[in-house]
Amino acid sequence: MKIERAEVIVTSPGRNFVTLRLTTSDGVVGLGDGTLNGRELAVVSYLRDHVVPLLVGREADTIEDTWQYLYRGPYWRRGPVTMAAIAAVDMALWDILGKRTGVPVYQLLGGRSRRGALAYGHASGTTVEALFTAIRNQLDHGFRAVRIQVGVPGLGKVYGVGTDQRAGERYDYEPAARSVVPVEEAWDTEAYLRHLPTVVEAVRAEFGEALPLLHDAHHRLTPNEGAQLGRALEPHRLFWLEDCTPAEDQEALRRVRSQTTTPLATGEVLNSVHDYRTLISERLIDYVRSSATHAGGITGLRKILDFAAVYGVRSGIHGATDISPVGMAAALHLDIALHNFGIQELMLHNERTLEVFRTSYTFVDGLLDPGENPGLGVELDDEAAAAYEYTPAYLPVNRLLDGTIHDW
Ligand code: KDG
Ligand code: MG
Repeated sequence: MKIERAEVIVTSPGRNFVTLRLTTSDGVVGLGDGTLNGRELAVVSYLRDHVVPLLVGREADTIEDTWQYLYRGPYWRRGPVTMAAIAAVDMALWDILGKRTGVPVYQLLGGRSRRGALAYGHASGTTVEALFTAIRNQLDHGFRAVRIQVGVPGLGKVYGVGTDQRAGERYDYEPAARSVVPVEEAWDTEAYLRHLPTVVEAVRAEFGEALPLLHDAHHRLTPNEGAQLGRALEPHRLFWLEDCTPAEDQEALRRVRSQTTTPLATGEVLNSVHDYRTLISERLIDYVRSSATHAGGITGLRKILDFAAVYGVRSGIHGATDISPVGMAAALHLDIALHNFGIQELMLHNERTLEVFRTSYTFVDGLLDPGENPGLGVELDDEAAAAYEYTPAYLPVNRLLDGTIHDW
């Protein structure tokens, strides 16, 4: 069956999402997520101007061939814009194949390997007390694993730390501010390194040894600082320390790895198996953080995770709110099917987003499940989508106290 129509839909129900909708000549519709936070329109142009004209008239069920055609064909390979555009096409084709064969995509990936996918939620606070409240809220919401981020004394707003919650409130933090230029935040690594281990210790004392705790350093440390932090956190047994050093520098994690047994995760900004060669083959990480949305879809991410499986490295798929419900569904089908699943990030989408994207995945007792609907299991409501126009929004920029632009 051939692809007859390809439409790029931009909607902004609280944040911007880029969705590709493919329709076959027999009327089957597939959706794909190509959202690239803060650079959404670059993917829109890549898709509309350079990909859509190639798709119309192609066979819908040649998924691997279409992936290779879009990856190898244009000469310019990899990069977040290209790989998000390929992801959108790839997910839509898996969605179509699932609908045409009448099965959820995970069945096409080899079937169910587990009852559900353990998810971790976000908890943050400007103070330790506020963090405790946020953790309790997430536990009450059903999470069985929690990422903890905390304010640093002497600094203002810190990325990853939302407004302090009251007891019972739902976590609703959107770090991409709606504005034509990014806001700027100040950063002090020494203050962070002094503070964080005391906070993790306090969390362990309050919530016990068994709760899986995760932390994200957002690429801000040097290899030696990463090693120091990993060692300092070792007694508190983190589930993982994420992105301690800038992810594109694969060798940086050699130093960290040789100095600490704290498990390491990286990769939400990586988009190809080649970005992981050293990280995986030298076993420098424990978890792969790429999303299906930024790493060439189900096909692209599966290539990375199959390579990881050879080295005993597991998945920890990126699931922040800038992954649309379509991208989240794609992740969940992989989570359920692949043997080397580790954990799945889940930042819950707001109600407006769930009006636009009607999902069938579930979150029960801390476990996510993609559901049994054929395909990916997500439908797009055109009318709801049209009500939310694209609005520029950016993640913050990070500067050291002397004004130097810093990694993050
Ligand atoms: O677009 C970037 C965000 O999704 C990212 O900064 C969130 O680090 C993040 C995480 O681990 O979810
Ligand atoms: Mg992260």
